[in-house]
Amino acid sequence: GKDDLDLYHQEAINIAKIAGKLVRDAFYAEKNIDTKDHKTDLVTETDQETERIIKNHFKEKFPPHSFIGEESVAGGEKCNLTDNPTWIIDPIDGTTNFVHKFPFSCISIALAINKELVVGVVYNPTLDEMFSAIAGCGAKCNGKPIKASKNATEISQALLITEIGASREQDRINGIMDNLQKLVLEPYLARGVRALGSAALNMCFVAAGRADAYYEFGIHCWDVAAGIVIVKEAGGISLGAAGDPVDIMAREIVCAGSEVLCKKICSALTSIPHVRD
Ligand code: LIP
Repeated sequence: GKDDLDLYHQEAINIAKIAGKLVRDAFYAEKNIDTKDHKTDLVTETDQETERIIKNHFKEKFPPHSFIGEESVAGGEKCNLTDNPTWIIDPIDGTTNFVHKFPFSCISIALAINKELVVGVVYNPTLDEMFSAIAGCGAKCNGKPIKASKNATEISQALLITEIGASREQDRINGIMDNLQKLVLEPYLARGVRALGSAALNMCFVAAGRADAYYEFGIHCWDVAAGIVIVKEAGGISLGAAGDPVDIMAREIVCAGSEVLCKKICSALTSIPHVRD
């Protein structure tokens, strides 16, 4: 019920603040950097420590709940979404930014129940912005309601956000560059394209009306789960690249302040295949 969702949301905010302090304290300190599948996919001790703290918090508060966490999956755990209440966690979304002291990283926490995303919390500790939403109750930034922009109905009126991502296979990069080129040239003529380095925060920027749309191929469920709730509750929409309902395991997302713009971007894009989460 609604009271349960309020409690889950509050606990997600509580632990995001605690995790945020850890990330903020580590931000300007010396870091031990490791890589994952790709040389360009970074991880630090802070990512792992932060995930541990968040998981332990929920394990203690809500023992029957399940988890999908970026670093647990990197450590060999299954990325399996069931009907059981499941916390989907990215302890630091924007790890490369964190490593380089570019102040655009966040803790991203979502809760799915019966595979429906019902709570989303995204906290940028360096800029102290807490984005959050409960399904059906609107989205907020630092406690104030936010609304996605409906101003752009054409790509030519839109400020877009996208990312290159971590894997650098030639075919994949060609696909990314072809899409980008198409969107910035006539007839689409996007007003601008930003690549800020955190999928979750990119989505919150769309939710807050600071950009009109964001799309990316190659993202993982933990990058976008919380953002999907926040964008939706801010009046925006998230879709798959073919304009189909968004599937968090499908490794692709297009979100926008309005459905018309979202669908126009989907139509313009050529899909880039990725192995599902
Ligand atoms: C990163 C994303 C970024 C995307 C990368 C990566 P991480 O998450 O948020 O926007 O381009 O592919 O997934 O690894 O820093 O949590």
